[in-house]
Amino acid sequence: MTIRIHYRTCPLCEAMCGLEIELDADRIVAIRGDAADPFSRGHVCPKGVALDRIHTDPDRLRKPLIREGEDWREAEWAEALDFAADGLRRLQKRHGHDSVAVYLGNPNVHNTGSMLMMPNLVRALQTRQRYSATSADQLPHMFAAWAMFGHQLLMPVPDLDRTDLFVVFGGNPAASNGSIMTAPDFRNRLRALHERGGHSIVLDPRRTETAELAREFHFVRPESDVFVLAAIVQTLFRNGWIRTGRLGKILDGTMALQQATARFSPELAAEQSGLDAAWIEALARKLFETPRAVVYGRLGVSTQRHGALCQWLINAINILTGHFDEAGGAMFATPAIDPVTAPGAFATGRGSFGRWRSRVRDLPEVHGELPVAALAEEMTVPGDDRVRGFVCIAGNPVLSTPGGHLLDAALAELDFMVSIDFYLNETSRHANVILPPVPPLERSHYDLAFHLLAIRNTAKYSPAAIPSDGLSDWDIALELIDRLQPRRKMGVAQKLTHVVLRRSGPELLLELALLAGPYGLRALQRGRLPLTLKTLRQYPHGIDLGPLRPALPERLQTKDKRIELAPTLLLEAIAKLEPDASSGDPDVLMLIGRRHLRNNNSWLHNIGPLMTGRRRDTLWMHPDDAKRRGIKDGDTVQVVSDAGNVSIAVTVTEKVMPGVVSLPHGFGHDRPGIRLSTAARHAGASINDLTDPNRVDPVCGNAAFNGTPVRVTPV
Ligand SMILES: Nc1nc2c(c(=O)[nH]1)N[C@H]1C(S)=C(S)[C@@H](COP(=O)(O)OP(=O)(O)OC[C@H]3O[C@@H](n4cnc5c(=O)[nH]c(N)nc54)[C@H](O)[C@@H]3O)O[C@H]1N2
Ligand SMILES: Nc1nc2c(c(=O)[nH]1)N[C@H]1C(S)=C(S)[C@@H](COP(=O)(O)OP(=O)(O)OC[C@H]3O[C@@H](n4cnc5c(=O)[nH]c(N)nc54)[C@H](O)[C@@H]3O)O[C@H]1N2
Ligand code: SF4
Ligand SMILES: [Mo]
Repeated sequence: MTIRIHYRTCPLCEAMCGLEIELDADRIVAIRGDAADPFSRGHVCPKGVALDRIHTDPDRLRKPLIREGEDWREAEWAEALDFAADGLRRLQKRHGHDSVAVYLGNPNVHNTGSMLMMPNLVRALQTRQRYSATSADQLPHMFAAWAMFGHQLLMPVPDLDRTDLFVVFGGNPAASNGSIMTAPDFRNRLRALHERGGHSIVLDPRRTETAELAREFHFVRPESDVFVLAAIVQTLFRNGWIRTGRLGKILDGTMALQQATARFSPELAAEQSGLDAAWIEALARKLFETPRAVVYGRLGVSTQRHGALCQWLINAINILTGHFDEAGGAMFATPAIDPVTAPGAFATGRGSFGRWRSRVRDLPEVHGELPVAALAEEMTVPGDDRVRGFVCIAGNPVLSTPGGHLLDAALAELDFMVSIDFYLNETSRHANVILPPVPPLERSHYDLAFHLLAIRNTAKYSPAAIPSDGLSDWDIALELIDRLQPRRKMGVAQKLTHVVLRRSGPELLLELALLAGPYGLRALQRGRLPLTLKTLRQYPHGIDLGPLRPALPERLQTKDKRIELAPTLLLEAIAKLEPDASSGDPDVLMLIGRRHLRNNNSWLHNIGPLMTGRRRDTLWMHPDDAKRRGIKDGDTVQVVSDAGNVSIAVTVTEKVMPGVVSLPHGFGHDRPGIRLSTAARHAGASINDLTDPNRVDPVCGNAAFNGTPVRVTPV
């Protein structure tokens, strides 16, 4: 037996935990947390430990599949790639480029080669029908970043390790391991905060795992946060609790912000949210008086109708109270490869708004994409210019987007569909051809996304753990681009990426990007050696580059290097904001989601060891609401919304607030034709058969999952 140890970054969630993998030849013997990783310090969760099970899962596709009627046939790569490209080209020739839509799912951002190459594949398709999981997730954060700081990726993160007051609106890092806050080992970091005398507050419609750890917890009605946040801003102005410090000189729009929030009193916020007015005022004061404090808001205040307003106001509160770009407040990371400032393939555009609009609902493009809530109707509503073909890359929108059942039906009617995915699941079952990339352990990894959102600057590269003769996502993208787009039609940067990647894989590109980055050739000016890929290879546990550093105004990407506190689109939206009158009807409940440590969106339910233990796909309901309807714990109920209905078992629990019910997303594996034997035994119901594609954030079009009105009856 020749045991070797391999170190790598776990690519499953945003925490970037270091893994220590024990291999016997190419067989995985054990996976543990890497105690020598300077960032994650040995932390690991059950998903990371089960990473080998993706590798060994007999249901995982190893070869391309081509549909033949109701059946599938395994095909060689050359045939499958030709078939995919021919099908797309034929459709686009006949009906125009916009007849093909493309969707990028969440795992793309956890995949180095996909980050580099999928934008080029999207470009090669030349379609304006571009969608991604972004508009079912963090688009409001990106919108606020673009509007205030001049770049969609300038999303501030809470400096968790140095703050003394951590206020969380709608995030559950104890289960999700953090989001737009890469903070591996969140629990111990929160414990350390408490041990240094700090305080933590969670506001959520559910008493979450994070709420249990926090010093203080308050129920808040879904979609009411905007009133609370606006009341905090109003209170700060009213009392003169403003401390903008050195940023004062670069702030625009302070007066406009003050005027826009003037009508949002703590009393109104209390009535809307269920919080106490005096408590809201006291929170504003505490934020002003605590030297190191930060407000952090995540999915709960993003995937709702007021997502963009919430993210804007959260940034504004941190700025007004002197907790922005300062230790212990909201800060910007300085990653070794920086997509905000990097050249070529690594660069992400600043962002854009309204350059084109969706065909049916006239929703504006944001940052080059249309809202995924509009995808199904773009396919089904008749018209010469409707979408007839689809490319789905590492996504499962049938389970993950609002009104997923409507998209399910729409996909069944398409002329042609390509999936790049290693599972035959609820979405890829509609494809004409499935192109399966290698699984995570067979590819190299440098995290291009989450170093940017991390609470500490670190860098780490991992080679592939297991050699592979399969195709990576970037190989597949290259092959399709070669078949779809003549080289002469590529831009310079695109052509360069293409040629370099084909010759030498992502590594040479990573090397160039590191040299161009803040720790690269610029280090020479400080008398230091540049950080190169060679250095990273010498430090397989990763390199610590220190705590977050103040970065303003230099890092701002606004033209005048100033912060816009009152962007026009957000001022217009807050002027239209009206109190929610629907709160009275006791028959209507507000639906929210729920994440569990052992789930990862829709796609790890086929991994046996993650599916043991108590059922976790039930509808949680408060005892008062259950009693009123004659529902007992374990009963099966019918849940009906404006968009659809499901039946599911109930868990009666005081952990959700009265008037609210909670169902996790990512279930609904009872659809015919999938090849997920374990997941099918834990089918559950899909929350997105209830969520309504017509409910979107009117500012940026993000899906508004939270607070979907539903009625629940026993069956
Ligand atoms: N109601 C409700 N809906 C939600 C949410 C919610 O909280 N509530 N959360 C939303 C959020 S935050 C997100 S990010 C989205 C996620 O939405 P999606 O990204 O659409 O869904 P996933 O379940 O992540 O599906 C990932 C797919 O990629 C495949 N895959 C995994 N790794 C790779 C890889 O390396 N390469 C390729 N090619 N394929 C791969 C998997 O097999 C799976 O099919 O869901 C959103 N939907
Ligand atoms: N184990 C696990 N980890 C994951 C994932 C997973 O599926 N499983 N998914 C990953 C992905 S893609 C993402 S984007 C992140 C998400 O990371 P988080 O944002 O931390 O995830 P959630 O658990 O969805 O937290 C959202 C919280 O908002 C609450 N909420 C709902 N509506 C409202 C509201 O109107 N107001 C307020 N204040 N709160 C509300 C919910 O009850 C929930 O507790 O997690 C990532 N990590
Ligand atoms: S917390 Fe996230 S990154 Fe860490 S082991 Fe679990 S899935 Fe992987
Ligand atoms: Mo997400």
